[in-house]
Amino acid sequence: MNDATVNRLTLFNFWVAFGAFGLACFFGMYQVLERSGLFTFLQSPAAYFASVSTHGVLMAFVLTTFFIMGFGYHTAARSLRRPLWNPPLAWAGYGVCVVGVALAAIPLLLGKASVLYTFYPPIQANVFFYLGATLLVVGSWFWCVIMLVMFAQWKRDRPGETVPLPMFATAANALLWLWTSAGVALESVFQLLPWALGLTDTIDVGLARTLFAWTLHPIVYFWLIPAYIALYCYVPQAAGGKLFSDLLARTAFVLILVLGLPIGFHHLYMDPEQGAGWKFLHMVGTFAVAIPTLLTGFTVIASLEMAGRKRGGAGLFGWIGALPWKNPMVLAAILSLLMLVLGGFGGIVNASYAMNAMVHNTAWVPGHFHLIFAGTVITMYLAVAYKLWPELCGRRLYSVDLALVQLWGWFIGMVIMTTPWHILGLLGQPRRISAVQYNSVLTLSWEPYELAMIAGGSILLASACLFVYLLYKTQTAGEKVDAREDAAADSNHGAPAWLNGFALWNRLILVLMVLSYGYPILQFFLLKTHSPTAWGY
Ligand code: HAS
Ligand code: CU
Repeated sequence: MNDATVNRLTLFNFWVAFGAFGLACFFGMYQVLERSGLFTFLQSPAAYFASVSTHGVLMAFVLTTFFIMGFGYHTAARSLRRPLWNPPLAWAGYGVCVVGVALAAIPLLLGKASVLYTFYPPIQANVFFYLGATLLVVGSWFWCVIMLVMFAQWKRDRPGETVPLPMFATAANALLWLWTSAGVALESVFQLLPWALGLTDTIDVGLARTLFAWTLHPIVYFWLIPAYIALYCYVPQAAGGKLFSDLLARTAFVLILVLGLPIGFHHLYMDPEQGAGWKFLHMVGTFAVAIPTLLTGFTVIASLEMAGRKRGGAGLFGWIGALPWKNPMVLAAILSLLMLVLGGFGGIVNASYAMNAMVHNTAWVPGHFHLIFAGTVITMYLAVAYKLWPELCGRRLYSVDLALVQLWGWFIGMVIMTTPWHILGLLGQPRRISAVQYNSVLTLSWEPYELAMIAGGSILLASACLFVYLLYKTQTAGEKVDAREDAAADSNHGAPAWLNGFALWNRLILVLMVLSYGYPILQFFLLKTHSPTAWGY
């Protein structure tokens, strides 16, 4: 009974996630066409910015949040082997999130919330957009509570035992999200909503950007952790081996949680409202947070190497060829790691305070995050869907071959689309621009790259449609099987207490957050600089 509830909950969350994903790809396609300037009838800055805002919100907030919730419910029930705690609360959270998305969608589609997914003031959206976004966050907190309660109950019932790795990481993500979302929640409740409602007529954009930065960096790790769960807990088995080290994996999740939070100012290097010393401090933390990703690369590749050798691969690289490339989970991991090399390299360039001046607000930045988020992270979400759909629907995956074609397509399309963005950024193209109407030597030099973007975008759209089609066909026409599998990667290792709970880490996060955000936020109330003028006057 409870099993069926969990499956239904996961499936309902996943359909919203992947429905949003499919839709957002159409907006993306329109954007590359519009920007190329080739199709004059498509050119409209108003339509472009409505589209890019909707695309960003759907991909970054709707796809991710619903996927993470669905995956979390499944992981908790399966890996802890206990019923879901409080299903009505889970459905209520789902409902709040869906209402939030619907509320935000109306102004977005009407062009009344063309504020991009970062909604930085002083550009203002219709109040329903802020309300909808806030409800999406509030609904996701229900999920966090359920994950943490299940984590705590399991530990209470089994003192001294080690929490299975997938649930340890899921609980870390729930905690991370509670800490992370506090920044944007404060911005929304105390600044954006009163301003959009007309209760206040000024807004302190420096404070708003600081609070958003609090959320903006760790939110990317909220998206990343489920991908890492798949890399650690599904990929080694799928490749025919086992995880190289459970303790290294736990260490990586703890480091992401602790180091990912206090470093948001690397999004504000070029902003005037924070001092250079604070930015420098956040830069040091940003370099430190690359360590858990390096640990992850090492551990996952070591696991793959062990699997490849077990399958008969010899020599320095022979194990790579011996891996089961025709297994969607393994193929996804390989492609995902390849994109992480360049996407991570771009991140390190961004993070370097001085070099950030070269790439900030250029097309390089969307190049970076499409490669690492839409590439590395989403590829793993797709692989998880291929793995779980049969289990959720009791039907065999409609076509493994098509799934492989789809994953290759997503990889090839992403590389074709993001390489030009990196180059365009270095050529000085600003990010977030619609078609340029003028012909200078500079803008003419952008043109060949704009064409490559259309090619990349088309492959991506085709791949996304194939993905949604495969899920649909699996659910409706897949051969019926009993595909229930037990939890992946149960770990029997005796992890030390500090890698089996979060009490210590929570305290450390509190100290780090006070150190890195305390004064930078207080200064807005302590320093009497100038009184802001009302926007629009
Ligand atoms: Fe980022 C901007 C720095 C990771 C997402 N980032 C963004 C934005 C997004 C985003 C969405 O410091 C735009 C925000 C906006 O709209 O304004 N980012 C970093 C750094 C990392 C990083 C240092 N970002 C991510 C991840 C994301 C993401 C993950 C999404 C999920 N990012 C920045 C900065 C900015 C920024 C600045 C602001 C830019 C600006 O000016 O606006 C690091 O975590 C990256 C660490 C990764 C590595 C790579 C290691 C490679 C490995 C692979 C090994 C594989 C091999 C191949 C060898 C160091 C582990 C194996 C092959 C086989 C065949 C098996
Ligand atoms: Cu960041």
